[in-house]
Amino acid sequence: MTDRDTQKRQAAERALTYVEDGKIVGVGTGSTVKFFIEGLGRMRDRIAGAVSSSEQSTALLQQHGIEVFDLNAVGPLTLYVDGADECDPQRRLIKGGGAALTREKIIAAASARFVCVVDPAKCVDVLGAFALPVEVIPMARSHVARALAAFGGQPVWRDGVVTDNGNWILDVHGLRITDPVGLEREINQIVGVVSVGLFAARPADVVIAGDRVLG
Ligand code: ABF
Repeated sequence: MTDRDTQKRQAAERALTYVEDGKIVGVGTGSTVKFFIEGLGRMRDRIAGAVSSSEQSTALLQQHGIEVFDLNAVGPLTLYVDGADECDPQRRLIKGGGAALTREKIIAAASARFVCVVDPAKCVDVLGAFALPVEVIPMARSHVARALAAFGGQPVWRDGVVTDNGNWILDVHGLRITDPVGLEREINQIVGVVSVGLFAARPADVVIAGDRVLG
């Protein structure tokens, strides 16, 4: 196992301590969350089940014998655990490298506490070195790309990727995001945008970076 994998596993194992008996847990997507799901599997008799942010995580949860529920049937939730691609000192995130950003953002919004698990390499002073994912309605791809370019970024279509919601992804390169809340709000206003991978208006409540807990 690489050092980064060890750090991801450490963060995921620490996140298990936030899981309350008898509850339904909101579960994100990605390789760090994969370690969290393995841990949930070891304690599956103590939880009531999960709400999943992607088909990928749903399959993993079911492999580990954990019942997966529709958010509409069980929300709001007490806890959501998910990874991120970048995290700044105010616990604001770039997410969406795994193309699951929209469902991740929905579950985060419906959860009282959002615990983000990352390896320390994800922690940055200013967001933007990781290209910002934006989920778009397919017919609006070019329209949204033109609008995003006006922010000074270089939008690139993630060709060949269709989200679980049947949409496309634009990844915006070259941004230095000094006002994540403002940029999230502005990108959300572009007609054709489904969601943007900035979790800033609603940042993580806790960030676990390897063996360190922030916030
Ligand atoms: C997911 O976690 C995505 O939003 C993000 O891309 C990913 C990070 O993946 P990993 O844990 O594999 O680095 O929620």
